[in-house]
Amino acid sequence: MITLATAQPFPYSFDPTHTALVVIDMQRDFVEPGGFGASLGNDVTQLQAIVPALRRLLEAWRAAGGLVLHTREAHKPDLSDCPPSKRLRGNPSLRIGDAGPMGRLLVAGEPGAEIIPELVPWPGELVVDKPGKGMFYGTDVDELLRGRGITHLLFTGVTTEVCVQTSMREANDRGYECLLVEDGTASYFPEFKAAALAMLTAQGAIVGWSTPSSALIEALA
Ligand code: C5J
Repeated sequence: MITLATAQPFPYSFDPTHTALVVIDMQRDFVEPGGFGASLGNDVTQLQAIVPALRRLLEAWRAAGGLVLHTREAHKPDLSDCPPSKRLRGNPSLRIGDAGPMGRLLVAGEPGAEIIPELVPWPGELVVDKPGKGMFYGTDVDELLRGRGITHLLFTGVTTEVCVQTSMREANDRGYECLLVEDGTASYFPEFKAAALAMLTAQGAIVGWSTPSSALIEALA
């Protein structure tokens, strides 16, 4: 059992054999120029900034033998799992399913849907395509995790206030003990990241805990 004594808002304990590191949507469509995130007018360098810390954490977690779950926000090529409300929302330069520099936006199998090279999944790690913002909607994530005896989840990835926060809230409702890695997650809007961190950990960890990756890596050494 490992205890992170400095976690917020109070110490967080987990057994690595019953814990998964969750890496949400670190795919080219959000992190690189020319993808879905950029099509919405966002500055993708905000997300690129977390890659070195996230890579160090991933290496430490793998060295400790921990389970990794990677998610990708990606739709079927016929877009049958993309509701019109999602595809038609707003006024982006390209819509989901349109062809961009990295292939069709947010479509499974296209280059933009792939995890960035720095964090590429290892054989044996779980990789799940999800049609929604939360990782449980329209996926078999709950069965995959419960089938492996997972009770605790360490969240990383992008974007903090959209897919990471939604997934962490869904996980909390399903009884998982959740922790968010502060420098392992990013938003296109730093103020939204700060607000999400505050909301999730407030009221006695109403959704979960948070920690810097350094504390986690030190505890795993
Ligand atoms: C968004 C995500 N922001 N992965 N997706 O549309 O957070």
